[in-house]
Amino acid sequence: MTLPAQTIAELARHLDACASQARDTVKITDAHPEMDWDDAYAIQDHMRRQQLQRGARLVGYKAGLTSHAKMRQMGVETPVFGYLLDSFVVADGGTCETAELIHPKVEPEIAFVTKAELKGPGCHIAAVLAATDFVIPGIEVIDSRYRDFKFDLKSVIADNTSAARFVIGGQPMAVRSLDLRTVGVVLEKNGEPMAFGAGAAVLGHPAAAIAALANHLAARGESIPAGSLILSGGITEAVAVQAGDCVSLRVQGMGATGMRFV
Ligand code: 0L1
Ligand code: MG
Repeated sequence: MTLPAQTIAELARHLDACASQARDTVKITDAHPEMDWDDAYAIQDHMRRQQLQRGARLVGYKAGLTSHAKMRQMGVETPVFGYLLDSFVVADGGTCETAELIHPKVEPEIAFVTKAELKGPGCHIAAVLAATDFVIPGIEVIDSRYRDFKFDLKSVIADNTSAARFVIGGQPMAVRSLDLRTVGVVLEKNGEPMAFGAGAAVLGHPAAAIAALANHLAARGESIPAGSLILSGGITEAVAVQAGDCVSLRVQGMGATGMRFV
């Protein structure tokens, strides 16, 4: 760690305020170029503690930048991890308030719900599959607090990996009945297909993203509790949305979910 505790707290408050006021900012490494990976996750942790103290509930986690399409889109090479709060949830088929967001984009994902604790280090795909209660289609709404989505990896980690909203829905499926590598997805906006892909786009198998998350948390003395919901990462590049847009995600054999931006 390079940043003093007071700076970590100030940056967490700054990013938290930007998110709650739908206000953008320049990336925080501009003013703190010495910031390291531990600082970045410490800022994210501080922001999570602040939000939980205000009454939010932690519902799960997310992996981001897990597909080559996303890594190419953002010009990076490493996955990142964040958390999900109850306030991020949009009801299946429900509405998402665009005025509460800065410049939202949507990503098609496979969501995992766990039935047993997952603990690293050494967590692997088989352990994830054994601990998974079910998987279900999910659309993540990302909304970087950084102006024009211009950031580096450390800034985006501090900003809870652009997490903003998500919807899940369709058919919850047991993993044993699926090959998540070959499951196809179609993301539509206003009835037009916008992006297509298959589960293998996410680190070769979406469960690999969950294992990577468990191993990441283990290094920080944490685990994934039973009953967690985890977004395993965008299968395709993200698609920009605005008020008036309807988005839906169809996942082969798992039904569809969607939401409307108002
Ligand atoms: O969930 C994601 O893949 C987003 C990670 C953060 C980068 C971005 O805002 O696109
Ligand atoms: Mg995502």
